[in-house]
Amino acid sequence: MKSHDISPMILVGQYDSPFVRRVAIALNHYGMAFERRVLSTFQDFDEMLAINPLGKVPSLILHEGDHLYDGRAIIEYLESIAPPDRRLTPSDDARRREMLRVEAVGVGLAEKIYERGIEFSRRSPGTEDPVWIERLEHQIESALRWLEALPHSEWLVGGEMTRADLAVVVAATYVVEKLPQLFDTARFPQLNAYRQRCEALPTFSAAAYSASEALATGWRPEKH
Ligand SMILES: N[C@@H](CCC(=O)N[C@@H](CS)C(=O)NCC(=O)O)C(=O)O
Repeated sequence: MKSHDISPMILVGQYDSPFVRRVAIALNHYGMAFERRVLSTFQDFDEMLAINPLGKVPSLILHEGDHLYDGRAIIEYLESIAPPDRRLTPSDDARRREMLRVEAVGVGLAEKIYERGIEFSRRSPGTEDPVWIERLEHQIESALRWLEALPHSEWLVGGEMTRADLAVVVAATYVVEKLPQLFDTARFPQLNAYRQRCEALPTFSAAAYSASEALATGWRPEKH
């Protein structure tokens, strides 16, 4: 390698993961080039453990080879090196607090959808826990109702895209794709229209949800 060559950043994970997509969309927005390593936390577990001691995604391998993991930590770091006019964290205190609140609901919703998906797709047949599933579905419904009730203008917080938009859009698309029975579009019309509008933007569509990456690693849809 010549001294002026630098290794590309590498985002590890699949585009059915809302957490991986959130980081990819942030990178696209900042204008930071990256390559992707499509590894599965299930099928490529040993390789994943060598990258992140928890074997989870997303992980980001930086130019100099350092590994960062956890979507929130990765985005916090990227925000600190992004061009100031591309940052996704409002500088105004009240807006920043609102952004953090909405982002937390978006990320938490994605985590609950993930846990709910595991109950079907990764448990041994007959070992699913109906009480736990009911609780997860209650939390998903509650978060979706809370997000639907937000004032939906172009962006969720202030007049510009923030981290809250990334978190909420990928979570909403995740439930539509993985557990559509929990997302009745007639009950969440504002959230659905906003989600679709954002997903059509180049920063989002360049990291579109990938059903084929999910199917390739053993995920299967629930039958209703
Ligand atoms: N809030 C975390 C969630 C990450 C997460 O749960 N990732 C899932 C994949 S979608 C995972 O790695 N699961 C494997 C495991 O927990 O063992 C983030 O944003 O990084």
